Amino acid sequence: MTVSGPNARGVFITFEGGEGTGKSTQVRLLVERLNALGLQASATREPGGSEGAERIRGLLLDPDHPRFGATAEALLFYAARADHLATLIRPALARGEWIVCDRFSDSTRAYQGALGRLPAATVATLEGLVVGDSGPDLTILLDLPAEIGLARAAARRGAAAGDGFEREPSAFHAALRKAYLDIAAAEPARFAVIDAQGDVDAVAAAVFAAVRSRLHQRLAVSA
Ligand code: T5A
Repeated sequence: MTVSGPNARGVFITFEGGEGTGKSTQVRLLVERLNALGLQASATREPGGSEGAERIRGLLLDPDHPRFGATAEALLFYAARADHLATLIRPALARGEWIVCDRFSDSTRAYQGALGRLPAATVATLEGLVVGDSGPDLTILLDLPAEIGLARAAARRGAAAGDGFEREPSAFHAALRKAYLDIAAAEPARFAVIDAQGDVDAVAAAVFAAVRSRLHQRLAVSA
């Protein structure tokens, strides 16, 4: 079911966190749960999610290419995000649907901003230009010690090469965790920080509890 009437904008939920924190797994489980409630919900991801943005993803995550610098990365991630918003996210929200996205603008704040040392004002300018008032209603931060997330990502990857982000040293990933916690602390009304160390079902239960507590009015209106 979708929402109708003058306040028909759908609901936009994003998942954030370091490598291997379980974002893709939890995005899928949340969408399944929302669909089971009769809601029109779908999963998407960044970088990517639309045809043009998936092409840019190929450039950014090419394991045979070293990382671009923070400025070039921010521009590429934002070019991908502009296409994703224009062709998938905004139209779905305008239809009153729920969109659950694996990474979004907080990834640029954390990776290219805090870790890449791109000035916060520059990142904010790009965000204002591209995202505007289409930002998430709720952001779930899956928080996990970096070494656990990296071990999970490596186990899943097997013999395949990691991308340039996964090959960053462990100090990078530890700093990334702190950067995300700082970003979340600055916007407590939008963020729910979830301990991602439990098993998949325990984390999924915590995620749904956060969705219910933060978005209960939208769940009630839509269902
Ligand atoms: N990036 C992205 C930027 O720098 N700036 C930006 O603006 C954006 C949008 C994207 C890279 O791009 C960077 C960040 C990233 O480095 P990606 O390939 O999309 O790269 O990688 P990630 O988003 O990091 O996603 P991963 O696939 O590495 O990890 P997930 O999605 O967090 O984890 P998931 O669900 O795939 O799980 C990993 C493994 O752990 C298991 C799963 O089964 C899987 O095998 N698992 C668990 N195991 C035990 N307990 C649990 N609770 C588990 N949950 C999942």
